[in-house]
Amino acid sequence: MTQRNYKIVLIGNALVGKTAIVTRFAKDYFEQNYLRTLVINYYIKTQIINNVEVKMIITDTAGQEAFQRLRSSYYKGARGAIIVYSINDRHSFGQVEYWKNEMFKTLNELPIIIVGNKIDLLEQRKVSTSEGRLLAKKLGCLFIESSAKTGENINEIFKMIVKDILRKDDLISTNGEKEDIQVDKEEEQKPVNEEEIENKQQEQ
Ligand SMILES: Nc1nc2c(ncn2[C@@H]2O[C@H](COP(=O)(O)OP(=O)(O)O)[C@@H](O)[C@H]2O)c(=O)[nH]1
Ligand SMILES: [Mg+2]
Repeated sequence: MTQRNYKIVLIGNALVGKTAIVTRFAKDYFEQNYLRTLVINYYIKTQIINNVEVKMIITDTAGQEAFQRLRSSYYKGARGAIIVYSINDRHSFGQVEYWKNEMFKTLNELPIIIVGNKIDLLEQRKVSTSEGRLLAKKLGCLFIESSAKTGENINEIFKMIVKDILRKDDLISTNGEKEDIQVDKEEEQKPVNEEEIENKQQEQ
């Protein structure tokens, strides 16, 4: 099976839920690397996506939000980026474009997904879904809303960004719609097959 290692960076204002998102997704693996006096947290998770074994190395800030000069090393080597804002914080939404531009001082064009997090806070919503979608379209990014609290769409964030990177690496053909469907089927087949085996074993 084809294997790939992809570094994916998480950026966005402080308190929007970056750490909550990545720990929800990858809590099975956690590693800290000390960089000067600040810490970059690396989370590693491997998943089979579209028939490729993808090892995601996801970096989460630890205070770099406040230290611009430390951020270029944080971005280096990234193949994809997740820019997070919080749907109850208009300021964090307004900063999304800033984060994208800053990252592009270090990196060339790369797949980006914009994530509106904290959708469980229905009553406190200040940024509508269509506003989020419109901004993503304007910036040429993917878009999704999530809740790290309930887990809603958390896996989906990583699946979408990895698929976009795979597409860029020609590991998903451009008429990928068809292939996506095939792969989704394969993913579903595995547990079904295991169930079938179990059923067969019970029958015997
Ligand atoms: N209600 C709600 N709270 C969240 C969600 N994600 C994060 N939080 C909370 O928001 C605060 C900041 O989260 P954190 O992950 O540390 O943000 P970071 O600074 O971007 O890493 C914490 O109190 C979290 O518990 C979410 O989806 N829903
Ligand atoms: Mg954090």
